[in-house]
Amino acid sequence: MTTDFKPDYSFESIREEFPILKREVHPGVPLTYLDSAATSQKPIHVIEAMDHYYRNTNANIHRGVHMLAEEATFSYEQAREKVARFIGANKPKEVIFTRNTTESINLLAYTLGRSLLKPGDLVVLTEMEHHSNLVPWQMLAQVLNLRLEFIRITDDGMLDLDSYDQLLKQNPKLVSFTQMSNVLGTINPAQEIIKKAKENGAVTIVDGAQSVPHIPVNVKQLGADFMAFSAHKMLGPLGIGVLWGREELLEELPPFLGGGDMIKKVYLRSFTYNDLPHKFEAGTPAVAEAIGFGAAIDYLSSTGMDRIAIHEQNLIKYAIDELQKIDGLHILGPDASLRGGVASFTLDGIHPHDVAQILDGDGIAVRAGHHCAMPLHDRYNIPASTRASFYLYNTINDIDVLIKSLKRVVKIFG
Ligand code: C6P
Repeated sequence: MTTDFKPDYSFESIREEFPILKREVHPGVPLTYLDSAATSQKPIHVIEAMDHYYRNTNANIHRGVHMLAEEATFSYEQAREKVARFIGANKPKEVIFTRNTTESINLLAYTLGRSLLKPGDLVVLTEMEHHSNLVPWQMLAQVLNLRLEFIRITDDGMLDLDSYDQLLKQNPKLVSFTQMSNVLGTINPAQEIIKKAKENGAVTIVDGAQSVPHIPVNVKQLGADFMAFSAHKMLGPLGIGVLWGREELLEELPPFLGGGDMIKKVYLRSFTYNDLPHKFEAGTPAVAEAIGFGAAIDYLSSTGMDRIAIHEQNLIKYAIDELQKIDGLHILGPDASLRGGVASFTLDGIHPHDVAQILDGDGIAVRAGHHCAMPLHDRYNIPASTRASFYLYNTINDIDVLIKSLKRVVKIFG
C-alpha cells in the first residue's frame, strides 16, 4: 500500500461469509472478484435461506390453504416488507416484485404508454443510461411517436445540469435517469433532478440498479415517483427485482402481464384486476428468490448502508490513486469523491478484452466491453472499456492485486 489510506479492518472478516471468495479460479490462483456491478456474490445467509425454503417449505403462494402454502406466502410477503423498510417506502404494497431492473422499467414503459404518455410527448433521459433505461423508451417512442431528449454529460462524466434546465423548458412528461452510472460510477444529484422535474410537472423514474446496493437510498427523501432495482446486485439471488412506485400512481396504471394472481374476477370475455401489489404480479412468482432477497436485505441492513458506502468510498479513492500512476491508463468519470465503487478505464493501444483476459489469468474478474452503455462509450469516442467494480467484501489487497496485474498487462503489450 502506498497511500495514507486507513482500511476498515472489520470489513476483512466479511469475506469469510462469502463461500465463493475462497475458491481458486485457476490452479493455485485465488479469485479476486471485481465485477460486482455486473452481479454481486452471495453470503452464506442468502444461500442457506433459499436452501431452507426448498428443503422445508416449497409451495405456491396466495393459492393453497395448507400449511406449506401459508408459510410460503408469509415468507414471500415478509420479504416485500423488508424491501419496503429498506428503501423507506410508505407501504409494502408499493413494492412490486419483478424479474429485474430491466423488467421494472419495461413494465413502466408499457403501462405509462397506455396511460400518461401521448403522441408528441417529451421523455427526458440522460446520455449515461444503461440500455435498460434507453431501449424500452425507444420502443415506446416508435409506437407512440414520443420525443426523446437527453441530459448531456460533461467530459469528466458528470450530468450537465444546464442542458437539463434547457430541456425542462420544453415541458417533458417524464424524466427517467440512473442514480449511479454503471460505467462512470458517477452518483447523480437525484434529489435535485427530481425536484426540478416535479416543479415542471414531470413524472420521475430512478434507475437504482447501481445505487440501491451501494448507498443509503430513501425513496421518500428522494421524492421520486418510481424506482427500479435488482436483487442480484445487492447480495440477493438472480431472477428477482423491484419496481417501487407511489401508491396513487401505481393505482392509476393499467396492469402489465395478464394471468393468475393479478385478477379479481374473470369472465369469458373480460376480467377485473386485483389490488396492489398483486395487480402487477401475474403468474407464480420467484418465491425462493424473494426469501433470499429478504435475507440479503437483513445482511445489508445489519452491516449498515452508511458503513458500506464509506468502505467503498475508501476503496475507490485508493483505486483511482493507484490506477492514475499507470502509464497510458485513462480513467472514465469524475473524481473519486463524486462516485461509487466503479472504475472504468482504457489503456493506450490495448483492447479491453485483452486486458480482461490477462487479468483473468491472475484470477481477477473484471468486465470488458461497452457494459450495456453503448451511447455513453460513443460520447467518449471509445468502443469499449475495462471496468473494475467493488463491494463490501473487497479489500485494499484486491486493488493491489489488480494494479500488479495491470502493470503486467502494460509490460506484455510493451
Ligand atoms: N448492469 C452491468 O454489468 P438487470 O440486468 O435488469 O438486473 O439490470 C439492468 C441495469 C439497469 N441499470 C443499470 C444502471 C445497470 O447497471 C444495470 C445492469 C450490469 O453494468 C449488467 S449489464
